[in-house]
Amino acid sequence: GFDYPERLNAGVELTDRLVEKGLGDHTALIGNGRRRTYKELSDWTNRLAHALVENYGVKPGNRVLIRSANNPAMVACWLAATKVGAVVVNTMPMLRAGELGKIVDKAEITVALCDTRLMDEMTACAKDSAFLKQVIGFDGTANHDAELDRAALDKPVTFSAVDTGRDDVALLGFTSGTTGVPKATMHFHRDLLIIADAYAREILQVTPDDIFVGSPPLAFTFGLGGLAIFPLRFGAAATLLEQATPPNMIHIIETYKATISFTAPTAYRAMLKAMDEGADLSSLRVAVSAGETLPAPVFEEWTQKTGKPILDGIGATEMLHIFISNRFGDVKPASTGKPVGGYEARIVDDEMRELARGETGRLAVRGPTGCRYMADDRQREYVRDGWNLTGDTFTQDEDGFFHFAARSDDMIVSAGYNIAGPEVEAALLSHPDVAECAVIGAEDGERGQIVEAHVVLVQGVAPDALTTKRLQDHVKVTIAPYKYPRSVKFIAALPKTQTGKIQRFRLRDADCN
Ligand code: 3SK
Repeated sequence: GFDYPERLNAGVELTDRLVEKGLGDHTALIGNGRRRTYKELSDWTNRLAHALVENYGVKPGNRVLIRSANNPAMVACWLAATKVGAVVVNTMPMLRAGELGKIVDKAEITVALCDTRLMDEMTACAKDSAFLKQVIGFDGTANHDAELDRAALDKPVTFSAVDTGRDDVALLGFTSGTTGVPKATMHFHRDLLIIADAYAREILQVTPDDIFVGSPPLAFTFGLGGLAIFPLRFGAAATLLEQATPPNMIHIIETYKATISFTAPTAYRAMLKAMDEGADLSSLRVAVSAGETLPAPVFEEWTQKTGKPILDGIGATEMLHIFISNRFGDVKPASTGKPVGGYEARIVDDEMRELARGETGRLAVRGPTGCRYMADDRQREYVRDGWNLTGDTFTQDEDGFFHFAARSDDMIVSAGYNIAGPEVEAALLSHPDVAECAVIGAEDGERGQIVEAHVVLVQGVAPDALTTKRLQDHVKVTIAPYKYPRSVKFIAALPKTQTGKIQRFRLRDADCN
C-alpha cells in the first residue's frame, strides 16, 4: 500500500524535503538557459508562497489557474500554489479566452497566474468572468521581472506550508478529450506522490542521477508527472522546453546527457530518423512512450538502434498518470504491458462482467489515484462499481499483457466485421510513403461503414490514384485484406488535441458536413 502521513503537503515533499535529505546542491530544474538547485527551488517557491498569501490573499482551497508553456517558473508557481493549499488547474498556452473561460467557470477559478507573454487571452477571459478576480503576471523567462516576481523578491526563503491533509484536493485535471467535451477530475496531495512511488520508482527505477526530458505539456498530467513530479520526488533533474520539438529534445539529450525521455510515438519516429543523421541518444537509459499506442516497427527499430528499452504505457488524466505499463525485462512489442503496482485492470462487457483472456472488451481500471470527476453525472457514466471505464477497447492475453484495440468509438463495423482503426493505421504507418495517418469509419449505404484513411504523405510523394492503390495493396498484404481502407484521403496535417492526441471525431464530423 501507499502509506503517507495524514497531514501531507505535496509541494513541501517535492522541494524542501529534498533539501532536508542533503540534495540541496543537486540540480532540480534546467530551462530557459538556467540551472536551479533544490535549495534554489525551495527558496523560490517559499518566496512565491509568501507573495500569494500576503500580497494576493490566496487562501487554502482557492482555485488557482496557471497558464504557461513548460518552463521552471511554471513549476515554481505550481509548487508555491500547492504549498499554500490552493487547488491548481494547469493550462496550456494555446488555449484561447473562450476555452479558458469554460475551465474558469467549471473550476470556479478566482486567481490566475499567467506568463506575461500569454496575458492577452487570460485578461480577455477575466473580463467576462464572474469568478476570476485576479490575474497575476509572472516572468516565464529567466529574468524574474513581472508583478509576481517583484512581490516575491524580498520575501523570506522559509515558509510554513499550509497543513493540508493527504486527501485534500491539490489538483484538478481537465481532460482535453478526443470527443471534444472537457471533463474535470480531482486529485489529492497523496496522489501526486503515489504516481511517483508506484510508477517512477518501481518501473523506471529513478535515482538522483537521472535527467528527464520530454514533450508533453505540464498542463497535461502526463507532462506534470514525467517532467516535474517524477524527477522532484527522487532528487533528479528536469529539463523543461517551451518548444519541445524532436530537434530541441535531441539538443537537450546531447547537451545535458538526459537519461529518461517522455514523449509520444511520432516523436520517437522522428528521433530515430535523426539518429541516421548523427543524433546521439546514447545517454538515454529508458524511453517512455504514451499518448498513442507504440507501433511494433517503432518499438523494434528503437530497441535495435539504441539498445535501450522503450516502455509503452497507458494513463489517463482521470487516474493522474500511467496505470498499465511494460517493464524492464518484461516487455511485449505492441502491447501496453501489465498493471502498475497498486492498480487493477480488467476487460469487461457492457454489463461490467469480466471477459475471458483473449476476448476484446472495455478497459476498466481502479487504483489509488482516481477516478473522481467533479460532475456527478460523469461519475455515474464513467465509474461503475468503483471501476473507471477509460473509453478504450482492449484485450488481455494469456500472459497477462494488455493490448490496445481501439478507442471504443474508433471501432469500425463494416459489413458485419469489427475493424479496429488503429490496426489499419499501424499497417499504413509501416509503408515508407506514410508520415502520419488516422483511420475512421465513414458511413456507407452498402456496408454500414467503410474504413477511411486520412493520410499525411512523406514529402515528395504524389497524392494521386497510384499512391492510393499502393497503400491499399500494402494494407491488404500486411493485415487481413477485409480491413483495407476503401477510401483514402490525403491531408496536410491531422487534427490533434493540444496534448498531441489525434482527434478522429473531427475527421468524422468533417465527413458528415
Ligand atoms: O496515456 C495517456 O494519454 C496519459 C494520460 C494522462 C497521464 C498519463 C498518460 C500516459
